[in-house]
Amino acid sequence: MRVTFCCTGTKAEPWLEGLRAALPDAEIGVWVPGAPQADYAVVWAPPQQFMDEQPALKALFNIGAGVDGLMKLRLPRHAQVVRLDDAGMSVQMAEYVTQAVIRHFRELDGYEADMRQGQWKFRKPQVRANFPVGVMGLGVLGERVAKALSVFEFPVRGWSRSPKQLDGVQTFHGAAGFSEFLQGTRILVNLLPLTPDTENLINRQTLQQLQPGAYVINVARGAHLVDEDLIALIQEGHVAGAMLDVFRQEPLPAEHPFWNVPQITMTPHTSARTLRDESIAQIVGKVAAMARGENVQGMVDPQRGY
Ligand code: NDP
Ligand code: OXD
Repeated sequence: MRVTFCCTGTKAEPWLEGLRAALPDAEIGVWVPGAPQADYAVVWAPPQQFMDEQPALKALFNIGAGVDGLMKLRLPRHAQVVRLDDAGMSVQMAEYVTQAVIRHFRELDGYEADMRQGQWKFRKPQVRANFPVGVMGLGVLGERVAKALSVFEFPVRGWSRSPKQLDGVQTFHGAAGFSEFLQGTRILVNLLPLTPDTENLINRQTLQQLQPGAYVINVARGAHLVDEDLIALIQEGHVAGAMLDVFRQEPLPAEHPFWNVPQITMTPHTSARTLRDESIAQIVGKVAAMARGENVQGMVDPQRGY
C-alpha cells in the first residue's frame, strides 16, 4: 500500500514519522510532481495538479473537518473524501465558543478595560434568559458546542439541514425553520460547512432578524459572512459585536476594516486545531477499515458538499 502526503502549509516530517510508525508495511512519502501512484492520500489544500496526477487514489483523508477547499477541485474518479471526524476538535471548539459567549455575557472586555484604567466598577448582572444562543450547524462540532452551552443554562437553539433532537436544545431545520431560529437568537454561533447553500448566509437580512444587541461568533468559514454587512449592523447598533476566528482571506490583510472595529475580537483560525496524533490514529484506523472493505465515519457526500 502506498500513502502520499500533500498538505500545503503543514510540516511534513512529523506526520510522515507518525504514519510510518502506525503503518510499517506501507510506503509513505511526500507527493511531488511525477510521484508514483498512491492508494491513499493525506491532504490539506492540495493543488489541482496533485489530483490530476493521482487518478488511482481510493481515498483522500482531509486533515481538517471542513472540505470546502477540496470540493472546488476536480477529484480522482474513484476517490472517497474522508474528513476528520472530531479527532480532538470538538472539545476545543466547545471551549472556544463557550468562552466567547461567557466573555460577552459577563462583559469581561468591559471589566478588562475598566481595570486597565484603574477603575473598580460593578456592572449590573445580565439576565441569562435574555441571551439565547443559536448554533447554526448541529454536526460533530455544533452538537458538542450546543451541549456545552446548555451546561451553563443559556437557552440554546440549533439549526441544521435535517431535523434533529438534542436534549436541552430547541431545534429548527431547513429554509423553513431559519427565520424562526434567527428571531429567537441573540448570540449567533456559526458551525456550518461552507457549501453553495451556506456561502454568504450571514448577511444583512440574516443579522437583522436576530434579537437587538446581537452577537456573532463565526468559527466555520469566512465566506459564510458578508463582512461589510456585519460592520454596518454594528455601526447601526443592532449588532453589539462579534468574535471571529475565520476570514475570507487568511491571514486577514492589513487593510481589512475588521482591524479597526473595536467591537470585533479576532483570532487567527485557531478555535479547533488539527491535533496530529489524534488525526493520524483516526486516519490509520480508517485506512485499515477501508482496506477491509468496510464503511467508515466521516465520508463526505460530494452532492451535499460536506
Ligand atoms: P458536520 O459536517 O459534522 O456538520 C455540519 C452541520 O451543518 C450539520 O448539522 C448539517 O446538517 C448542517 N448543515 C449543512 N448544510 C446546511 C444547510 N444548508 N442548512 C442548514 N444546516 C446545514 O461538520 P463539523 O461540525 O465537523 O464542522 C463544521 C465546520 O466547522 C466545518 O465544515 C469547518 O468549516 C468548520 N471548522 C472550523 C475550524 C476552525 O478552527 N475554525 C476547525 C474545524 C472545523 P445535517 O445534520 O442535517 O446534515
Ligand atoms: C478544519 C479547519 O476545517 O481547521 O478542520 O478549519
